[in-house]
Amino acid sequence: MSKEVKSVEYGLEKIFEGAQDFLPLLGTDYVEFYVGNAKQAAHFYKTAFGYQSLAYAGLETGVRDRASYVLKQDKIRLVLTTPLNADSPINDHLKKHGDGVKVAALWVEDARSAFEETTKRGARPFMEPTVEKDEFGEVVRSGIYTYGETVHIFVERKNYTGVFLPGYKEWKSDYNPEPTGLKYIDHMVGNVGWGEMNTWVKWYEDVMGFVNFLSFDDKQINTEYSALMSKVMSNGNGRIKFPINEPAEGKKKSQIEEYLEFYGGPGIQHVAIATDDIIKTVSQLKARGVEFLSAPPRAYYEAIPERLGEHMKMMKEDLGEIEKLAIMVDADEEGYLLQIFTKPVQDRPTLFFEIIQRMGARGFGAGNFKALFESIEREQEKRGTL
Ligand code: TYF
Ligand code: FE
Repeated sequence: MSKEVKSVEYGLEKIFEGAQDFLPLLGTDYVEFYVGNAKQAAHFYKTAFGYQSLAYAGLETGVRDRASYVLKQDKIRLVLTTPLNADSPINDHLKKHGDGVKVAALWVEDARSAFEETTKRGARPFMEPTVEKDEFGEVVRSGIYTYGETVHIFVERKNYTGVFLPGYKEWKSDYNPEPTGLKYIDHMVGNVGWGEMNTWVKWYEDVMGFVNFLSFDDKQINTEYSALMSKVMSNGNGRIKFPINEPAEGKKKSQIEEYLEFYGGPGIQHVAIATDDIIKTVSQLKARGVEFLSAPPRAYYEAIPERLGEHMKMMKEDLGEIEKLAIMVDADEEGYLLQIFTKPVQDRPTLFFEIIQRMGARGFGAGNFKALFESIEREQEKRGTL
């Protein structure tokens, strides 16, 4: 763990010294999923995860080629989009990747400058700066490709007062399940191909002005377990974090390789969502049918007090309850964190979610990697992909 702590400190120094201001980011704006059936996906995210209906665009609002449902929970906005006819290019995306994340949208002060600054540094354009207007004001959006067919859209909201974006109408529903305590997106992780991680690390450095905040190499994260390497890229204020994984050679087939095979290339592997009461959130999610990876063995929980050391004194959560819910705990110099991972949320073994509660720790749970990867491997075993 000391290695990891060192790189945390190193990463932060670099953030303060090397922060670039050519792309000031205010936060995550929304995450858009391309799905086979947006109406049913919206129902799933409302029922199972406790998202609230926010906005809608489709035939009823004059949009002819797609339907999009926008959901909200605290700071998180999800958009679920499906094509309405055979000509839509969204079909090609679905055919290749299945359901998954198409857009990680970032809230910016200036979408025109974000586009210019990133494309001049080598980003491939996805959407030229476009002004969208309605009676609630004006929004400017632009977009660039990142790994695979995934894109970042820059959203400049000016003083827009509509529910989401021009073109969407408010979606009022009579069906409003209780929220589950999900607060904001902590990080979004991408899987890229063999030997491509450093290319994308450099891309986030050069094109987006990000810094490499933390690194996990294959020796650190395993030998026996399906191997991978991971580097966490962060913007200057540390609010936006995009870890990048690549497969590594191991005794078993890497979980990253399984993803790449079923997603048909690079893409977003998991979206980590923060809560400030993981026991309540996970109890709720389980009661609503969200499936999580199986629990680490008893020995994992027995070792927690030792692993947490001095942080154990600060821990408010009941260890018995944590074990009952199969939540994992890790600590670094600054504090501890609690985390748990869902199974893939569609039939392809691709996208999943992480629920995370940070109690001071800024790491990613490196101390849990062994237990986590063994749980993932138990699923791979069942799928015959190990
Ligand atoms: O984001 C992270 O780094 C942690 C751990 O395939 C992790 O959530 C890393 C790789 C992976 C699954 C989880
Ligand atoms: Fe994560």
